Amino acid sequence: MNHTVDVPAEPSSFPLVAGRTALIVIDMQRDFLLPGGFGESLGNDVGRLLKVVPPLASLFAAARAAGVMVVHTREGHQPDLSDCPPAKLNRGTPSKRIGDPGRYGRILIRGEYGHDIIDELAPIDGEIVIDKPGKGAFYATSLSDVLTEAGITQLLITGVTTEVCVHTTTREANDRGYQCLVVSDCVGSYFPEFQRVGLEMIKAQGGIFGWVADTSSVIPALARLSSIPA
Ligand code: TIU
Repeated sequence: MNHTVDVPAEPSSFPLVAGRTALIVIDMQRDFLLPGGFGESLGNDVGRLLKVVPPLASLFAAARAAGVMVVHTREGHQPDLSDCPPAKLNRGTPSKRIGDPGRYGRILIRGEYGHDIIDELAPIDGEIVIDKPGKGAFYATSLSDVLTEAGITQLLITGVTTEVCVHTTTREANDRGYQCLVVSDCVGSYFPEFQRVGLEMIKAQGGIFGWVADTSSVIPALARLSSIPA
């Protein structure tokens, strides 16, 4: 029986299970977050995403100290765009589409500077980075195999953006049987209304596809998890 620590959460407490919990960090990439980058070029206020960085850095420290597996994702495509369906490629503003030149290299193309994770939240040795072509982290990736292999059942979900890749990934994970806690101050949206409603939607109807709590609840619980002898 693995030790469990309950996190105060909505709509009910969330069980953090030692050895079965992973921290998922969605798409904290320069293209979405940096001033002058792709996200800002579309008229978005990247400050709304950057405010997630300090609490997320604190959560990283707590998760790593507790021995919780950390999995990072990056949204992006092959340089020849062979994994980008036309329905995705041909959307948006001409000249600011996937594969077009941007301030930090070709937009959302693997290997480009802008595609990579911001320096403040860079993965450390041993952490897994999942490259995903879609919004959900399970679609066309090895994430399911990675989590199954590690015996993971509980996910702490963080990153950007709340109503797009965080939601899609949480819904995919819930359908696959994972219990998902979305950490509210570690997810961000360019749109304040979507941030608020996006979090409401997860925990509505008795937690229709997940739980929600902020770092003031999650970090102390991780500290308690790390103090439990293996
Ligand atoms: N990572 C992620 O959410 N990708 C997006 O395209 N998000 C937007 O909000 N556009």
